[in-house]
Amino acid sequence: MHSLGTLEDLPQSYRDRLTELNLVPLWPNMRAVLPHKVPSRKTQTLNWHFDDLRPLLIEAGDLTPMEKAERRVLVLANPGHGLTNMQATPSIYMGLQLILPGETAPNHRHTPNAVRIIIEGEGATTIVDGEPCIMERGDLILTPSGKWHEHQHDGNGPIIWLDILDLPLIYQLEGSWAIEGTTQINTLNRDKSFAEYSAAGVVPELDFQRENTHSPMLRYPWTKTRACLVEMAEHYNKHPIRIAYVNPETGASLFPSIGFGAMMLRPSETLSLPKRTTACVFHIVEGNGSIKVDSNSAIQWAEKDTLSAPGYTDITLNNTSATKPAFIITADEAPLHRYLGIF
Ligand code: 1HN
Repeated sequence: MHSLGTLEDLPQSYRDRLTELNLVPLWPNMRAVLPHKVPSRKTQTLNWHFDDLRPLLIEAGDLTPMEKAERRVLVLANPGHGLTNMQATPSIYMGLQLILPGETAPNHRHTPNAVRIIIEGEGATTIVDGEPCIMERGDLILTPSGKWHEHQHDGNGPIIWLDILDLPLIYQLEGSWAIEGTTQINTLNRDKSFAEYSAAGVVPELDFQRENTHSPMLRYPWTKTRACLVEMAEHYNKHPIRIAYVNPETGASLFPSIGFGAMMLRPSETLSLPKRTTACVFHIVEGNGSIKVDSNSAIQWAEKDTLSAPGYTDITLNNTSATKPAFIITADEAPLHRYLGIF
């Protein structure tokens, strides 16, 4: 590739006339938007250590009452994207949310899709379109685009969870908005979607067509996911132990934007992930280990930590415990890359 003309190569008077008409020459910027072979990536490899974060989140509980926060969240902002842009990756937002005993987070619905992964505490419920989903450690709970949702916490001690949304994507598309509603508490259904899809390969007989932009199953209990990974490990000696969270009706990803998965690293296992185009995030449900991205130095992780890594990289995960398995939930932009034909 030969080098192209720069802005400075052009007479100032010509540049001024372009600017006046809201025009820019492509050639000085061409290489920046179309780099050779590998895209430029702003996503930095990063670990938000839970032990660092937790005290600050608890402090937010003292500093900011629920009425002043609506959602009491510390956003895991990847500095590569600029802290105020609230991006963990190009299209993934992540934040840690705190609700104290007796508190509620008011009902609303919005265009971005959201998932919660429960980190600490019990006794909280998130109500999604009338369906109360109990929140237990490691559970993955969906609030798909357009669904009413509110949270309540009747347990003891704080509840903390990780929110993962496609907010940066929807915001960039100028499609991000919300409306507030009244509480659903008096019009509750049961935790029925989980019951309907609780046996793999068996789905409810319906006399209507489900909308298929998101999974109809709203709660994916960690106990079931973990048991599946452990059982798979009993059948495979060497094979990587990985599963994808899918829509049980279609086998598609939970959302059109973000894909979710889980993996188990056997004691002392080192797993090199297949090189892929998409940035991804990792949430450590159990275990201790390290991550190495390309030739950068390894970063250590522990239980409840949350990490980000850019796409087009070689990622190696290592379980540093010789006795205990590690369990990780992943999220990435693969569904979107597939749809766009760039995966
Ligand atoms: C949201 O609705 C929640 O419902 C959490 O708990 C985080 C971040 C951005 C926009 C909406 C929630 C959010 C959010």
